[in-house]
Amino acid sequence: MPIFIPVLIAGFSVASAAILKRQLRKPLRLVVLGQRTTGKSLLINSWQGEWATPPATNTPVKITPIRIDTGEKVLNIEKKFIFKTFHDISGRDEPITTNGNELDRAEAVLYLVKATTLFDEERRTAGHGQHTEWVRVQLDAARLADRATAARRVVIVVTHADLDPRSDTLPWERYCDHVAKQLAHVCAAIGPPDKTRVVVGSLADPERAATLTNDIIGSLL
Ligand SMILES: Nc1nc2c(ncn2[C@@H]2O[C@H](COP(=O)(O)OP(=O)(O)OP(=O)(O)O)[C@@H](O)[C@H]2O)c(=O)[nH]1
Ligand SMILES: [Mg+2]
Repeated sequence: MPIFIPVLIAGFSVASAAILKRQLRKPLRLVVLGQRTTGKSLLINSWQGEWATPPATNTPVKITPIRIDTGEKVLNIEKKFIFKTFHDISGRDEPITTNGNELDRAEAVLYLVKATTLFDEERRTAGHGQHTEWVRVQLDAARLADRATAARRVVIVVTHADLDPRSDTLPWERYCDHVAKQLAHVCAAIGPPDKTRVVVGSLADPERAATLTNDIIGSLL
């Protein structure tokens, strides 16, 4: 499941971003993780300008270098990501325990979680055990704490918000706060507050995928 993405970020346009510019000019080693069907392939394909329902990833898919222009929404920075060769790998396996030192060397990690997993957990009644997906999220948090020690940022990327009924009933910002609060102990298990971020969104269509990508980039700054 992990996707190893050395990222080169360039093209900043504001002086206030000078420090960030210096920090981010260097290629960034990024690993993307998440259970099956959390949206890893769809997200990565969208970065390549592709939009189609991806098949489940069984064997790792090698992605050739790609470049993304994501607009100027974050800090008025024009963001151009150059992704060098990396892999899109299945979420079926236990990625964190099986993938060599990629995670140990990662400078940033994206960990995808479905909003529906959080909804199911909230709805769970006393006496019922935690769902497998939610158990795995917490296990993975502990593994990230152990393994992603070089990462200066671990971003929990909540996908499938479009399928979470709470996103229909709460104003968007309150919904995002609510989801972030649900994940607070997961973040705390991963690392200190300056290391972890939560972004919430959807990959239901290219527009929402672009918005989520933009928020992801913002969370890496
Ligand atoms: N509605 C909705 N569908 C999504 C979203 N994200 C992903 N999907 C769908 O969920 C399915 C699984 O997405 P993938 O990108 O293949 O998931 P993956 O994490 O790569 O899964 P594996 O390769 O099995 O590890 C696809 O049908 C996607 O179109 C989302 O935010 N909203
Ligand atoms: Mg996949």
